[in-house]
Amino acid sequence: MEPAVKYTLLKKEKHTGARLGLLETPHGTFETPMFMPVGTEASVKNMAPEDLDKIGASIILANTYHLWLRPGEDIVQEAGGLHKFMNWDKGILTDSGGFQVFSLANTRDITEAGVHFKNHLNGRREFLSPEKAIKIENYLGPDIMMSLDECPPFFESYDYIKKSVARTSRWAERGLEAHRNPDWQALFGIVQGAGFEDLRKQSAQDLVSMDFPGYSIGGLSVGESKDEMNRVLDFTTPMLPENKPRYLMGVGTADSLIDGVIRGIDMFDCVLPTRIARNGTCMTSHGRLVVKNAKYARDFSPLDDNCDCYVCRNYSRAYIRHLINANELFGTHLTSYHNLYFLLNLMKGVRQAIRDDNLLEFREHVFEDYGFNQE
Ligand code: PRF
Ligand code: ZN
Repeated sequence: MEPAVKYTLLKKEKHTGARLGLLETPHGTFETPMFMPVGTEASVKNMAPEDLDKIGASIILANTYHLWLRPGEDIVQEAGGLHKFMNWDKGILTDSGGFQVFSLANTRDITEAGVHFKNHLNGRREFLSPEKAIKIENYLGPDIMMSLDECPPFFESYDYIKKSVARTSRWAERGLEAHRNPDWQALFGIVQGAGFEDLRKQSAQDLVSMDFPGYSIGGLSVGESKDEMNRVLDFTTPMLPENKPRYLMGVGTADSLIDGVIRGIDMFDCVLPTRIARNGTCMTSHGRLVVKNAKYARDFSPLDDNCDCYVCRNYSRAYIRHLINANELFGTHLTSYHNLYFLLNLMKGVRQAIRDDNLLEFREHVFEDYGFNQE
């Protein structure tokens, strides 16, 4: 049986080994490295699918945890699946709910069977198992789905992480067993192991032996330093097969995207661009710009003089600042649009730099312009 998602490695950058690839999914073929906007509730906040299309988004994320609790995966299935429900016909990836249980639910109790927790919407007791996560994802119908994993704090003890990694491997195996649609939905395994090289190795080996069509790297960008994250990526990506996509979960600053690609990552997602947009913070080639600041009251220049997005071609800092201060919803639409464009365009530049074998120069250029200190 052909897997639902197929990765083709097109080229490796000469000096870094960064990968240019193609990801074939049931909803289109997309170039990697790529950034995936987050649409937790089956909507990328402040963005219509048509906008996402215009800025060149190829895959977006949705969350099993949220859609299971509301409106319920049965309703999404009745609608014809997530793509139809939200009117998006390119790629969709769902996270398994593991991470959200750990970050959102009030009280939780992890057992071998799964995780018990209190629903953050109504306080009711809920239970999520690896099989149940897969069943929900089968109902939701994304192109790519995640195994249920545990994402422990980065600085937990070695003994704890060791047990946690073993359990995440057993959960991955159970998820694989429970998966009903491998011909049109690709299930990825998630490598954990915090900062311990031998535990990352164990995790990667366990998952690779199960032959997933793709591998995620979890447990990073959870409070550790950038150097620490890069150190872990330096030894983790080489543990993964070359012919499968690698997805670094929850990473979305300009510098970490570039540094991740240099270490062999193909896919990223993060709420950062849309989240900071909602309080008026913009990602620009010169670093972050807080457009609400008084100093922009009479600034009629675009958010970023190096950006050619629809927002930067048509609207000024002064206008966007005014909209956000007046709580006009169009204001956060404009900042969200620009921020997502900025990251998608950055990744386009990264892909070109891989083609041209000048990724390190590209990195220097971006970092220098960026001021480097603001992310
Ligand atoms: N596991 C899952 N989702 C995630 C993470 C993880 O470790 C992270 C960590 N940055 C973000 N999203 N399932
Ligand atoms: Zn712009």
